[in-house]
Amino acid sequence: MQLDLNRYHPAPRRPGFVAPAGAVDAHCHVFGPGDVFPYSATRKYTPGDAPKEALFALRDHLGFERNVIVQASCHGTENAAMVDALLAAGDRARGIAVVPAGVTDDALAMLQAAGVRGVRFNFLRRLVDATPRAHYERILEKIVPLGWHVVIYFEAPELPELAPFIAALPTTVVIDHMGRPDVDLGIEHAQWRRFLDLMDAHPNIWVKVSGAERLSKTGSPYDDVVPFGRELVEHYSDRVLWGTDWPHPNMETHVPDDGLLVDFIPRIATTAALQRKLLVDNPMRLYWARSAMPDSDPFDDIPGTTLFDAQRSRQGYHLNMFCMSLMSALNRAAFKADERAYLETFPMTLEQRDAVLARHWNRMLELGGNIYYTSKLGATDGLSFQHLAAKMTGSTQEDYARMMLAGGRSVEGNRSKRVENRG
Ligand code: 0GY
Repeated sequence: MQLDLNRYHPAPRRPGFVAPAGAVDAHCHVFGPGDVFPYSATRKYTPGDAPKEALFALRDHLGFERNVIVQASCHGTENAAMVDALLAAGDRARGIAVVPAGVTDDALAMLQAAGVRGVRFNFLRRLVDATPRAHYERILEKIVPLGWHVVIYFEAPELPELAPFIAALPTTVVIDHMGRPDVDLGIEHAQWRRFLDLMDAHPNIWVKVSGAERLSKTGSPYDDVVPFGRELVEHYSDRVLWGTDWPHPNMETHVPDDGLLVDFIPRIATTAALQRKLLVDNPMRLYWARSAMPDSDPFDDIPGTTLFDAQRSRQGYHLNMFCMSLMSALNRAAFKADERAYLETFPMTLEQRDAVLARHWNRMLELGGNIYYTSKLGATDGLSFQHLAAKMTGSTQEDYARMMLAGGRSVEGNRSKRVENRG
């Protein structure tokens, strides 16, 4: 039977590999349907419709529990089809959006509420036009405070040029389809080693071991991709994700059978422990973590502990950026010359400004400040980290140093009441 390359496989086989309970397909898309969710006017391809109902049926057929739905280029920055699928899936799906540089806080809040946890930057010229770096910087300013991450799609030959940009990203980064190596070159080739070097140097970079059907030159069952996937799963077992890439847009050679793709998993994740990390633990940590939810502060009753979670990071963004600005001598001089005037240049709340002016260190943390940033203000005042911690705990620098040298703060009387009550 000749299958239509522009449509997903009409009857994928049931995989032989049984995914662990709670498995996540962390890379898939929904397309349209075009009469409800029109494709972008600037799209580079027009896919066959691949609606949410078909995605959910595939999820169940493959024995998976959850999806991460990635906004595809054919829908541009109009995320409506993806959001509609997220809302229909309830807690069983999360999303990755593509947003314009001018995206508003309200639009981001709506995406967050629907289940979006990151944005995608696509560098494939056949999918999107070249985009100035300033565009990405503007988006980063808005999404990093939300605790969102960045998904990046590029092909291996572009890595040397992109690496400094990727290395500087101030959040978790997820690279699509193993960084799209040329598998004919093999895993000893400089192209692949360069990618691994990037992974080694930056523990915040994750990778999807997906896309075997795109990378393979030999075709199903994708033997030539196995060494690449296996190396990633074995070396970076805590930061790998897997996805079907359904409905497989722009395939030129064949229409992938998603059942066969699931059967590829145990060839690259060869033990039950690795499979569990790849399919359950890692995606759950990244996409379903409690800290990504508003109003979570499970440790709020530990004396002297202020949890720095996604919500506080958002609240304290400008306060922390003010602190970081003090890394420059010129800025320190400007601040010292007129503290109030300097603080006016950051859109902080009045409470945050007052806390800075009063050097109310604990209050700064309650208002979203983070000690790693506020310590820059301390250093500007000539205070070491130890002096600062002493002030924050109501002791002297000498007593604080003694306490730390004696093993640190005792846990007695300092446990969470909820944990204590559990016995
Ligand atoms: C993928 C891969 C492709 C397409 C897109 O955004 C997209 O249109 O991601 C591709 O053509 O390689 O991840 O689906």
